[in-house]
Amino acid sequence: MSEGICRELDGIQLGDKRLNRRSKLIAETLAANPAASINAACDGWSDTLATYRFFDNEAVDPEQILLPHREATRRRMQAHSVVLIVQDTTELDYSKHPAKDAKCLNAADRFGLYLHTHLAVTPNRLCLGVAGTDYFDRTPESLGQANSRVGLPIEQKESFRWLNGYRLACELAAKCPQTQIVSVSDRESDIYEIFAEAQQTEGRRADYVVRAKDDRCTPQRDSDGGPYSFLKVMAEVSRSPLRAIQTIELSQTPKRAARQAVLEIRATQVTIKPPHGRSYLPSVTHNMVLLEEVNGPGDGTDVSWMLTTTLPIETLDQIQKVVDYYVARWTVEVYFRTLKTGCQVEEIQLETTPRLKRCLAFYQIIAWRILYLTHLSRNHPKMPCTEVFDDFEWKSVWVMAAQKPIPDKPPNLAKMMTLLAQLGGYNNRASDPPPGPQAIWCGLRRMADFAAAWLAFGPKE
Ligand SMILES: [Mn+2]
Repeated sequence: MSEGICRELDGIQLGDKRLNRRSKLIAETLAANPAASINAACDGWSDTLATYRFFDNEAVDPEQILLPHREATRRRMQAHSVVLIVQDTTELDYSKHPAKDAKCLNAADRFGLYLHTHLAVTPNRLCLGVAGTDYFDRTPESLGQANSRVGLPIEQKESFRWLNGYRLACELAAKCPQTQIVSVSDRESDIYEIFAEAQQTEGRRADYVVRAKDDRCTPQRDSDGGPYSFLKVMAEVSRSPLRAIQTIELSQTPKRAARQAVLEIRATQVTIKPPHGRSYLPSVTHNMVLLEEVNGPGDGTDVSWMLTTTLPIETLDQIQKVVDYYVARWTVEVYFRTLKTGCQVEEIQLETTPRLKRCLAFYQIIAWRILYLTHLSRNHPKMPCTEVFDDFEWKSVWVMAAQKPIPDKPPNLAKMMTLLAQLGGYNNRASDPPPGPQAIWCGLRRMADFAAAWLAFGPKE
């Protein structure tokens, strides 16, 4: 584990050898104990001081800390034929102990910043790493204006981050010529500029799957309406022939009970015209996939997804892919939960925002690694656990969780992760689903203590 996390910082260039070395020590320390405060995670006072001095060092650019991980992520991407670049925003709330220079979230008394993450994920949801990060925040004066900047060029709007994310996906497409790159995002990113850029022929373009927010106009006039009335996309897709009926399992959320939903699936190509005020952009032709629940509960939780995509939709398999890729977007929600609930990054207390960003750079890599281990153990259960854990780590976990003599051969990854998750509160009954990231981060945290005890008091080999 400790060795693994440092590999993500290989080749780091902070302009000073001691800083490079320190960055690896910090990653190792925080990774071993992701949810602890910096003080508790650091070994002793001198370590703590050095860590704070590192976060304090203005010469250290938080982007530089993430750069080797981004490179490693790109290398992992090249081994896959399709990679989704999933982008999404989460708020990091520091109202309880704001930094001196903290700006606000959606209210003047809520301090913190928004984290916008670009996650590289395979279609079967293996998270390959953080491909990029943007931050933004608001000033009390700018509140309320966020949504009323209709006339501004997109570069000056908060929504610019989504277009930027699509551009990052295109850059990665150019760098990974053997891999199909698909940019995936939710309704907030339903932005015409993305669709217009995707049509450009210069350079390699990423595909996209974006959930539609607003209905849009086609260039065809509506003969029933007035002279400026155009046919709507939604009506056109709803009218298109039914392609499939599918039953899916919906899991429980705060708003809805778990249920089986029967979905009608339609898919068709549409042409849309640029929105009002952006008529300088060309019209766009792309595909739409509509999923609508039949006989839903009608309590506002009925499934109605309109997906916009450049991917083909001729066959049912192709339509299914569009849906699967969108559903894989959920990985970024799990990643944010790991970062906030698992690593408790909102509890970090640092005096300035640049310091906070340096610290967050490490936690972004750590949260990714927790997801990666979780997925790896589910999909490569037979891999020897020593590929990702040190001897003293798996042995101490074995003694504490299995309560049997240590075997000669190390357990496989699935067995090790189950033991680890059991330390984190996972019950391991036959009917339980495999352990999730929550139990695994709890287990990792306890493992750090047992492993330290093992090194101090365990058998000397
Ligand atoms: Mn979102």
